[in-house]
Amino acid sequence: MRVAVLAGGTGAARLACGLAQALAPGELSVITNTADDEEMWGLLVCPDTDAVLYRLAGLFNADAGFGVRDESFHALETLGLLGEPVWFGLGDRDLGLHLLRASLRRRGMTLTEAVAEIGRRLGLNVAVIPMSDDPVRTRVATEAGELSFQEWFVGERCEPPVRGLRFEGLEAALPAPAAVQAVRAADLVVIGPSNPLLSVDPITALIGPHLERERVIAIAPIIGGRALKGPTVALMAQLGEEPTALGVARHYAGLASGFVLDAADRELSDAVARLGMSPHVLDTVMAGAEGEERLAREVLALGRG
Ligand code: FO1
Repeated sequence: MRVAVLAGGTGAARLACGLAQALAPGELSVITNTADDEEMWGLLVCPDTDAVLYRLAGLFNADAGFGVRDESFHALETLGLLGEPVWFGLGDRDLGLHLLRASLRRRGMTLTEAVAEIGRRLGLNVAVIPMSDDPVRTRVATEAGELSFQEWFVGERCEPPVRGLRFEGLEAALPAPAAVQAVRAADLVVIGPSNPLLSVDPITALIGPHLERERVIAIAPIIGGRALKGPTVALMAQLGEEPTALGVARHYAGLASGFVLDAADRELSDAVARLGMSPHVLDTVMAGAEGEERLAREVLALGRG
């Protein structure tokens, strides 16, 4: 069964790992959000893409929630010594990947090709595909002015209330051809439990026209009114969207025919059905690698149904 998962942030990256365990080699494609990406010291940092690469390769730093395990920050210390801003924790082991990706791109590879090459060298049998080869950058409008995504998320720890989001470069950007091919060939497309406004909207803005609603299932990133990780609830509230699983279903109603709610939100099933979506109630909290595979298998069973 060919599956494509749209991924940004922790929840979707973890589900992607579960799907990789539940599917045969070559059956899974992960389309990653690149709007969080940021050029730093001439290196393109791709947090959502790299979190998927590192998790699938077993290199991820689960304690930090980003980057590579057993990390050190000596290069960053030198940059700080030389007067550079060091609020973004770019680690030494992570830098190794950035140096290779910069080199591959300097040799003429697209971002898709460079990420595919890195996936190959990591021994992955999952296609990790950035949503676009063109630059798309989230800009966060706050009362203190407009911030880059990383300035807001890391630099300001998501504290400045958000007045608006825009995705610079989106109008001119094209979806990565490999991403279009993956969603068109997929028997099932899964919108992962990600932040709908920050992580999923940029992806679906590009590949949405290539999605067939009947083959799309979305998973709520909010459980009982709370997000397990990240600024989803506060952000949706600040931008006038209902910060509940139902609000997320409403956000995806045009894109997905199925919507997975956590058991804690079972009472929202009828309201989801009234949106014209098929509600499915699962335990969406993934406890460890076993939980990732369990949820993946349950979502695949829905897709086969
Ligand atoms: N997140 C943080 O909260 N603090 C950091 O210092 C940090 C560094 C970092 C370095 C590389 C990378 O790929 C991700 C990093 N992240 C850090 C996470 C990143 O900001 C977020 O994962 C995404 O942009 C939002 O999902």
